[in-house]
Amino acid sequence: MQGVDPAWLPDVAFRPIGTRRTLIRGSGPLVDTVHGEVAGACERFGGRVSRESGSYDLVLELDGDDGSEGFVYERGDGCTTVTASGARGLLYGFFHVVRLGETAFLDDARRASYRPESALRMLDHWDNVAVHPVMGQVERGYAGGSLFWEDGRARGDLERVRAYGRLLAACGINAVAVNNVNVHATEARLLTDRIGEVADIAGALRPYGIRTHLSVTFAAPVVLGGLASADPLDESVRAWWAEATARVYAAIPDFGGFVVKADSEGQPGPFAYGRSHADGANMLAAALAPHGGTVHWRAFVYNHHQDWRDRSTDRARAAYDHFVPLDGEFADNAVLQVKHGPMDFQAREPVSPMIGAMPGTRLAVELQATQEYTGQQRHVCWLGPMWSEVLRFGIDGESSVGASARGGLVAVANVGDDPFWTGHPLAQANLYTFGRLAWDPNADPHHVLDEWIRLTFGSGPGLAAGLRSILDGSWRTYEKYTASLGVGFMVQPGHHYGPSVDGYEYSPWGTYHFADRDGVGVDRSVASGTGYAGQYAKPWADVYESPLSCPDELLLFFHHVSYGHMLHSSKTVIQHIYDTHFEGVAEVGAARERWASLVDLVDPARHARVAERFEEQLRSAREWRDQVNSYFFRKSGVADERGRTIY
Ligand code: GCW
Repeated sequence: MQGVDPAWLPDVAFRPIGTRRTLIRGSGPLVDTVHGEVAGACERFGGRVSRESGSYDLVLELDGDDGSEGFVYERGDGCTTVTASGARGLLYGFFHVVRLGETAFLDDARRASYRPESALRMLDHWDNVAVHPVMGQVERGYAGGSLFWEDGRARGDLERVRAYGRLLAACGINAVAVNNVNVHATEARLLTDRIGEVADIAGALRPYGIRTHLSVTFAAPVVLGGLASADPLDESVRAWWAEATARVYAAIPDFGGFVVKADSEGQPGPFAYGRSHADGANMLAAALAPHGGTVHWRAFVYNHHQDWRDRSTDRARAAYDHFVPLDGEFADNAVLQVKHGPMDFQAREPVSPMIGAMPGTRLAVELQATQEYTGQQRHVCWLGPMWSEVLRFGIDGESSVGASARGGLVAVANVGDDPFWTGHPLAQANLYTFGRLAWDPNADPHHVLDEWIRLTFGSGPGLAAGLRSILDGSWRTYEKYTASLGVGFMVQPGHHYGPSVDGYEYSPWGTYHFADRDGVGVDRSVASGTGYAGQYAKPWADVYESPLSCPDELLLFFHHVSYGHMLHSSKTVIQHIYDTHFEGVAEVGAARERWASLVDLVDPARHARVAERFEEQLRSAREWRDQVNSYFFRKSGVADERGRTIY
């Protein structure tokens, strides 16, 4: 598409297919999509595509349509074959060949099956239709306006949405929620009289196997239907939802379902009627069930009117305390969508103890690709290693988070109408990595990064090595110069960019570090703190309970310790704070230099955009370093062992 960065699907990625002869077997809309892709590649590179037998280099065959998403790949006798028994499987098999590039036509390969670990791999867009006075068009969006909505309605030209769907399919994503979970007045109406606009978007995404979902307000029967109540057990309310949902399916037959943020940060919910969250979710599940839809019910429920003087309330405990007692009560087509950590997408958090604690409930795990707390797409912060750690975390020492997410994997999207899609061009790596990890949570994120680099930038060795060195450790670098040892927040309130150590210390949001002259951190132990550590299964409950066994990187999340407390790394807490902040800034400086050295290898517009962001990242990292170091030096009075400048 003109004027839009091709991201991981530049034309050259299609050369290996486009220079060869391809046979496509099977029929249906997704087969037509694959045919269109191959035909386009052949037009550009001189190859041939046909639907009739003959002699071919590549055979793409759909033999059935059982709705499955896997495919079988093999190569022998000079021919590469992809077979699938579901149409999406063929699409994913095709992109598998694209990813392999020339290798797909050179190396023999034994028959191997590929299929996604999870059936739902979804992006949630926090997009508003109308520009919100505080949050703008995309809540926590750092990539311009919305891809879907412009001037108060769905875009007339959905070419870009189609291109987006193509990029998503190429990394394995199969579902998109098109509006913010904070559903304001205009957006509420997408469910009813404005469903046609959602249908148009769904139409643009469908050719790439992507289902459309909608965020709805729990109060819809009141605010849209004129009913007196939204009580989930009230028959007229249930009937209203059943009818509204039927109309959605009349407009969008393959509609995915609803996403709901209820009783959370001011959104309406079942608590107002004395009902449980299972009652609320099940009502929507019942409305969706006849049509095969799913309700994604978010578990982000906590008290955001806390009193900082009250040491007994702990926001980290909230989701578990609210939802675990409801295990087994949720309908089969209700999915409980839980953030990966107990707080809110900090650069470092433990895994939410809810995951694994609800065996009778389908859980989806929510990650945040949009970099709200990780540099807002002005900083390079590749989240692959963080997500991989989360997904591979063994909740009871054994079964992993990835395997427990039976309801799917979801990420809050990081894209917008920016020409580079993601504001910071290197943030595209996060989107791509999410898709690939959602497909295979056990994939090595570093391989995924290499794959992204190769597809996006080609395989020139200098460039690839440079990009790898910039991105690979960028999350840990970010962690170093921001809040230490898992304590989190310390951001400026409201927009959440840049340092403010005490920004949330006396706020109602429940996000504290409790630093005083002697020490820092939150005591969440069972023995003397909020008891949060006890929400974990063994061995983690024991590991986290004691500062002696708690991993360094989470120490201040679980414990309040003195500045002189010795870490496993053999540094004191205070020295760790100083050292990591100096190192973090130095690492950003080095990455910026490395990027500058790649100037002749990268397209000028892309190079300039990243270079400009590096200036801001370095400025901001220094600001973080100096504020955090000065703060803790002033509190503790402990000098830096190495005598560096602290203000
Ligand atoms: O952390 C908060 C964000 C809100 C967001 C909320 C959520 C959509 O700051 O902007 O609201 O999380 O996940 O619902």
